[in-house]
Amino acid sequence: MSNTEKTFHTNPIMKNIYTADPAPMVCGDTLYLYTTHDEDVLVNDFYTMYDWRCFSTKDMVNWTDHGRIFSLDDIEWADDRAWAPQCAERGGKYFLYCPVHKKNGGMAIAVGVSDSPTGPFRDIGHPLVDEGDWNDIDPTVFIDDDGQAYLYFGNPELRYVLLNEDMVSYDEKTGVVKIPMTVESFGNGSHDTGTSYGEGPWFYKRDGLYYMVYAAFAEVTDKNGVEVPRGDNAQINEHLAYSTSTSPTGPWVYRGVLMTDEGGVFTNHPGIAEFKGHHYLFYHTGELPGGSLFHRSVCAAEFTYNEDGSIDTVPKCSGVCAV
Ligand code: FUB
Repeated sequence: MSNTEKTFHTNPIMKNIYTADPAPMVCGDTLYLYTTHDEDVLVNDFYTMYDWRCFSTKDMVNWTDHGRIFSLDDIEWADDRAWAPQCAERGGKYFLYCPVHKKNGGMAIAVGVSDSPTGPFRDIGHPLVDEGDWNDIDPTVFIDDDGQAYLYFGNPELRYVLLNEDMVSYDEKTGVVKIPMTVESFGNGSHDTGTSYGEGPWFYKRDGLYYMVYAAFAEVTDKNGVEVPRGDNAQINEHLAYSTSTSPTGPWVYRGVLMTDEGGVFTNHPGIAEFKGHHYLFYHTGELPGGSLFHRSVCAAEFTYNEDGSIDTVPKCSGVCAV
C-alpha cells in the first residue's frame, strides 16, 4: 500500500457493494458505520433492500467489513424495505432501529438487540413504532445527559417518542409527538408539509445545542421564478438541511442548507459523528460505477463548526484523511 493510500481514503467508502443511509456510531477508539444495502438487481424498478450492513474503522482509512448484521429474514413480521437504520449503545447492549415494511402493509420501526456492535441482532418480535401510516421511517436515536432517550423519525412529518430505559419500548402516556411542521422550523420547501423537511433526520447535541439534520426538498420554481405547486418531488433531488433547538423537543429553528443537491441522486441521507477530534458528515450519492437513485454509495466529508455552532455548507468531496 502506498503512503497516499494509507493517509487518504477516497469516496465512496465501500466500493464493492452499493450502500446507502449511513449511520455512524463511535465506541471508544472505533467508528462503526451502519448502512442499508441496495441490491444490484432491482425488483419492480424500485428500492430493493433486504439487509443492513456494518463497517468499522479506527482511522477513517482502513475499514473492516462486518457483513450482513441484521436482515428481513430476522424479522418475522416484516417482508420488504430494509431502510435507513441507526444504532445506539446502552448498558453494554446495542440497539439497531430499522424501518421495514410489514407483512400486513405499511411501514413500522423494528428494533434489533445485540451484545456486540457488529451483531448478530435479534428482533424484539414486534414493531416498536407502528402508527398504521407510512410516516414511520428513518429513526434517529439520541440519549441525553439526563438519561432520557429520544427516537425521532418520519416522512413527511417529524415525530418523536420518549424511549424507556429498556430502549425497546416508549412512554405510552406521552405517545407519539408530532413536531409542528412550520417554515420557521424547517425552512421553505416543496415537501408535503409545505416545508423543506423531507426525511432521514439525524438528532444529536453539541455544546448544549440540539441539532436536527435531515434530507430536504427545495422550493421548486419555473423558469420565470414562479413557485410550482408541490406534490411532484421527483423533479428535484434531496439536499441536506439543518435546524437547531435549545431543547430536545424543540421548538426547532431552521439554520440552512448543509449539503446542496449538486452531484447527488434523488435521495440523500445524513449521519454525523465526532471521531478522534474530527467532525464527519456521512452522506450518499450515486457515484460508484452503475450508480443510480436505486444504486447508491456512502461517502464521508470532514467539516468544522463555526464558533456560534452554525455549520457552513459542506461540499461533496473526494475523500477524507486518516486520523
Ligand atoms: O433508502 C431507503 C430510503 O430512501 C431511506 O429510508 C430514506 O432516508 C431514503 O434514503
